[in-house]
Amino acid sequence: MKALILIDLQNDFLPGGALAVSGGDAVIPVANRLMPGYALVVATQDWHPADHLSFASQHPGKQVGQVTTVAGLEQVLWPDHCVQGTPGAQLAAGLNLGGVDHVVRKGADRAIDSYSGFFDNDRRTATGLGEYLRQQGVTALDVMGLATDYCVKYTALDAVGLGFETTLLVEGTRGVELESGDCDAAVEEMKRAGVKIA
Ligand code: VGL
Ligand code: ZN
Repeated sequence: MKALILIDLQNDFLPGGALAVSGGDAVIPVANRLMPGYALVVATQDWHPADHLSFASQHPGKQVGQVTTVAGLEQVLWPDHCVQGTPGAQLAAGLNLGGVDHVVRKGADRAIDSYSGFFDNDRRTATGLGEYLRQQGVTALDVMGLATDYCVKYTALDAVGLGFETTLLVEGTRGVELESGDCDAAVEEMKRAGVKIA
């Protein structure tokens, strides 16, 4: 059985949001159109405490986009985004929530970011998504959402690593592109790892 995985379709990643992905709003109608074609639809939700250490605001003197070390891991610093309970953290206003069967929250640990929908960035803590999908009898995943070069990429790479037959739906995906070429590089990396590109 194949499931649709919607990555971080949240207000803060849409134009006008705290960590706006250019063209991010264009993928919401794509998600709404595709959802009815799947027996199971799962959405991930970036869900940070207000003092999350991926926020540049927690590192005096450091700027958004800089890379630092947090708890021994390399960490890109972001604007405050997807703070638990805020409107920016909510699933996108235009998303058909009735079509979403299950929501997985990630990034709640202050000291460890979680780009992937499956594991924290230290690879030690699972979100439960893998077990949930197995329990539901899922063997294949179509992945789309925001952002190509971060959460979509790491989720797709982990999906392949866990043995799911994984396809990236490019039409439903947009990236942050901190540096130009990041999205193309992310797609190449996914391809090399065995992700199908559709
Ligand atoms: C994301 C940066 C920080 C994403 C989440 O959804 O790709 N990127 N938090
Ligand atoms: Zn985040």
